[in-house]
Amino acid sequence: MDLVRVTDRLAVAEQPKPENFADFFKAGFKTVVNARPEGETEDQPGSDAEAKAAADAGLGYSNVPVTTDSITEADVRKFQSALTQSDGPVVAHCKTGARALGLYALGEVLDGRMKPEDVGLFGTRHGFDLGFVDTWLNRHGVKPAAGHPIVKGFYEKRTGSIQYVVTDPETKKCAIIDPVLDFDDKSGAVATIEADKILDYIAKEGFTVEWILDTHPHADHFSAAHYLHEKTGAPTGIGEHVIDVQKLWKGIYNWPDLPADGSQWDHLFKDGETFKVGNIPAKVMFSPGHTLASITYVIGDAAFVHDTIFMPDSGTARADFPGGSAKVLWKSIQDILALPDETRVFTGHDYEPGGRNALWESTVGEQKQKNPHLHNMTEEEFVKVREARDRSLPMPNKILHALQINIRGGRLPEPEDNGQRYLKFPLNALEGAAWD
Ligand SMILES: N[C@@H](CCC(=O)N[C@@H](CS)C(=O)NCC(=O)O)C(=O)O
Ligand SMILES: [Fe+2]
Repeated sequence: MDLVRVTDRLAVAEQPKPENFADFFKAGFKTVVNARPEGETEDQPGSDAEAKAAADAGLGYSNVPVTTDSITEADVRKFQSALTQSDGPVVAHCKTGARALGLYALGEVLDGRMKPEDVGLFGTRHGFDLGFVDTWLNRHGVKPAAGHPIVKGFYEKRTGSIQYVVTDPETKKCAIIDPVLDFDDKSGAVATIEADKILDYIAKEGFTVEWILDTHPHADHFSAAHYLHEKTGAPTGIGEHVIDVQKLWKGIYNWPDLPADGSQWDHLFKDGETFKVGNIPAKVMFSPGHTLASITYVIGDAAFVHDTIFMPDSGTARADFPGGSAKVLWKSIQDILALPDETRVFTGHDYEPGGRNALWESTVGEQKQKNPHLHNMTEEEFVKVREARDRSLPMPNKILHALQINIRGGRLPEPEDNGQRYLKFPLNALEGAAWD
């Protein structure tokens, strides 16, 4: 079982088995802290069994049962005192380790040793999403410093996409970025599970939606922009070069009547255009290469780079879709890397390499140091690496389904006279068939 070292005195872990406790003792740990309420899962040993296993192994034991939604300050203090009262290092666990790490981070923020805006990166560096800690802090009036939006990532597992809600804590105004409309290509079913999760979060936190933004017309999933616009009335936006993507795909779908003028969105952003989310200044950077229309939104200290750079262990986005170019992507990435090193970078996809948890937050500095597609690379080498990898990638499962929705701002095709909506598929329009 994996232990994640946090400090000299703390490691966090997923649910251990009672027989692991002797190993903890051998490794020098003195106490086990269990952050789980009883009966969460069937395979959970339970607090009595853990207390007994700890006593048998010569370890202290403490139970601080919490769920991400119901943590109190008393829980945080109880967790802290379990740490300080231990004779030595502590193993703290919950189901995955995230709640244990979150309890620690909350204590650090409340005591002024960690800044609220650093919690996300702290979580990522230990392999966990600590979005619930940001939510807790916001609910308890602990705000990040001016210019640091609260960023909540919603991971959509089916396509490995991250959807964001970016909020100005002062005004509670937010932007939604790259929301996903659920689509099951096997059955043809469409649903709003992900978008409704986002709406629930926004309602619970008392936020107001100011913008519904897409970074580009996605090739792997449907955009929920139109659905969310209908639900909230907030304006939709995308980069102005979406018109070039519309022109390209209107040919592929043979849709002569499609207005290729971007009129499907409320606003088309230009390169360098500025706007605001609440009081936080935001700026658009044109970032083509993955698509002709891709843009990066820089909102305060947070850059939403979508399909340019992935997490530092995951390289970069592909550049072989119609209108894509590895050379152009390289240039776009250089512009992103020219942002200050401490800029938080939020990526649009994570494919959980090596089975790790999904992660999406890094910094410009980390990307320059650790991303193998960027560190010590020349443009020529990058283009070679990118194009070689692209030759090995099959087209996304839903590219032909998704583009016809996404070049219409996330609108489904109009129903036919029987009330049924249909998709249209060009045959032999794309290269990149994966026959083997
Ligand atoms: N298996 C995924 C692949 C999706 C895919 O191609 N993702 C794009 C972004 S839209 C990418 O850049 N992938 C790079 C990679 O997989 O290395 C699917 O079918 O949806
Ligand atoms: Fe994409």
